[in-house]
Amino acid sequence: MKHILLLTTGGTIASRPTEEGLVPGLDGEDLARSIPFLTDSYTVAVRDILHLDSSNIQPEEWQLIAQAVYAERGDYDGIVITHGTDTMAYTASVLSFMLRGIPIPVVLTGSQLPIEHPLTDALENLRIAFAMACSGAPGVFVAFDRKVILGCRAVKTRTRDFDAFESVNWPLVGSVDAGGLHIDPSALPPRPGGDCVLRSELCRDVFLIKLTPGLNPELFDLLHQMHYRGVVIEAFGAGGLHFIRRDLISRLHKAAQGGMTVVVCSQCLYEGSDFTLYQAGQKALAQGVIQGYDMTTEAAVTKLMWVLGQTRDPAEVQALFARNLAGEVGR
Ligand code: ASN
Repeated sequence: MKHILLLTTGGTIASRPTEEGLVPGLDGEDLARSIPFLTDSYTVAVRDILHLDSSNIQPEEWQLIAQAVYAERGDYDGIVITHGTDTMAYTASVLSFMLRGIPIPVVLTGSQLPIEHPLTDALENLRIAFAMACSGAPGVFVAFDRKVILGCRAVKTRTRDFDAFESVNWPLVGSVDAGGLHIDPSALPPRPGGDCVLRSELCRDVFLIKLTPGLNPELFDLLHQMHYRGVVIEAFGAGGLHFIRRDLISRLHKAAQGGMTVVVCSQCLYEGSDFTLYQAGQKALAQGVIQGYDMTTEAAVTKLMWVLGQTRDPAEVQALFARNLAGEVGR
């Protein structure tokens, strides 16, 4: 039998109703007891690391989760992490960078309804997460609603439907039918050579701007005063920012001179950006901004936090951000 570690962090899957709404209250043993098939089919060890709604999972918790996975990686065939769905895509993305080259499957899952609810989706999600954890395919993944998604390509796109996650600009890693779990090897993350080294240092001073027509460029001055070191801009369409009347583009130059790294991507969910296409994009590129291409916002934000946590040298930041580290960019 495969040896799987179940790490729990809270989320709806482990929640119970209270007077203040759903609150994570169940621990890993409770989860494991609700799903006898797990203990019949796998040797399962349980470790509770957090009991949080994922709205409260922040960079400090990402580091804790990464450290736990790294410490246990040699003792198990795979690790399943139960986690709230709301920020699961951020956690999955950042773990992909922190644990680059992890030699086993690390699979995040959760549910839209608590595991104790009669109509819960938790059992189905745990089933596929455990199947993926046994697959031998290394990397960080999200398993949900009979799909396995590369961690740095997952986006939560629905608040209620059980089909809550999509794989954005990337094929599914895995799907299930009567033949079992099918894995698409071409959708797996790149394999860096050498041993996996935990790199959990992060810069928390990264801001995300969703561009709106006429956004006041003075926002960049405020961010500078607040010591933000990185900004991700979800720009318009394939790649454009306004420069008449309110000149965002000259502010980008000022931001870069002040030591701020700016990444530009698209606020369209699908198909990515190309800032070389239009004048309004090329002008931004000329100011030294970095293109996010087809990355999800979750991947762009966490990658920038991670890259700025590794180095302060602007040339190294550019070079590291440009690399495809975990399948988050390019195709
Ligand atoms: N608020 C919950 C969480 O992210 C949502 C869920 O897990 N379905 O923890």
